[in-house]
Amino acid sequence: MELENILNTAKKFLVTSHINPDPDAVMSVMALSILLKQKYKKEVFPLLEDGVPDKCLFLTEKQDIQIHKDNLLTSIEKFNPEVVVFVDVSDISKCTYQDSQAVYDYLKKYNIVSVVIDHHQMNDSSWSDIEIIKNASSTSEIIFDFFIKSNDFSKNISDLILYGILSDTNRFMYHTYDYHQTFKILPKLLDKGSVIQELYSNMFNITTEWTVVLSELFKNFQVIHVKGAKFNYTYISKDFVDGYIGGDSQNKEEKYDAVVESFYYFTNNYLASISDSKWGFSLFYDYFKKKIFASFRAVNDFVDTSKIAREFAGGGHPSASGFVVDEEDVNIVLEKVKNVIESSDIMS
Ligand SMILES: [Mn+2]
Repeated sequence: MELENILNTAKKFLVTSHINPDPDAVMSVMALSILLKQKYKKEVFPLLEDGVPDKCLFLTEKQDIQIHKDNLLTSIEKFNPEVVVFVDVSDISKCTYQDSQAVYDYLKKYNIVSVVIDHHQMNDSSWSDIEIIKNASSTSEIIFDFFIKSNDFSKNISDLILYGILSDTNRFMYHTYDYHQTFKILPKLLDKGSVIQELYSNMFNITTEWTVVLSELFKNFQVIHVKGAKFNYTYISKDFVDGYIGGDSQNKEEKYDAVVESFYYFTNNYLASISDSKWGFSLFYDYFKKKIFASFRAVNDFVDTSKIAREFAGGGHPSASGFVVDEEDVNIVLEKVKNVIESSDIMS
């Protein structure tokens, strides 16, 4: 089965992505839905179980179509699509908080075609009918490549696609993908009037709350030596989080978001870049989940950090990985990670 055939025959498409959606997921759902509706005259139901995160609203709210926030299975039952397109995700269980097997069974029972469009390798493709998997910067880029053949696309589509690419590459900092294609389409997007700085400034809304957390991460930053390894380390402890979020019951959610988002902002932009060690890890205690989240980052992939993450049942790529543990004390996690580094061959 080919996607082209489906586009010629089917009329009703439900487009969805993973829970806890990042900008590439949101932009892929939005851009594909608009293209299916406007270019192909399809009936479209864009859906994200979690809805659209705040940092994407400036682009999604002004569209003719809106992304629904509802349960996946319920939406499929109600909308009754002929095709469900899963974008930026290759595992059906990542698309719903409820029973993904029930979704799968429903798709099979009613002969609904499932299409996967993603830039991550698929571990199990047995559940889908059509797969478009490419080593691209982002799913947004794959959608642009597949659906836009000439210059007949709007500034609007251009902004959505560029925002997806900027987010997944962190402004082209990461390039472990086929960047030839990315840099080939980039001038087409810029020629439409899309502005990188304008889009990127919406990705991180650095509030005064953030500066409190960022200060803590800079304050706790240190370079650690273990045998031949030298790496960066910093953390947000339970004590800090309890004092910062717990002390003031007024805006707990806002402060919690500030901790999580500024933690990842620091991790993505500074963790591996400070000092000459070129890699490291950072920890934060999650106030609501009562667990410690760990993130590794490495400049390039001279060290495979995912090997360490996997020792703690986590995962990821060589240059960016992570894990979660049932711990409260960041020092315990630090010691455990040190032990793994000491006994492994990740530096070789
Ligand atoms: Mn993506």
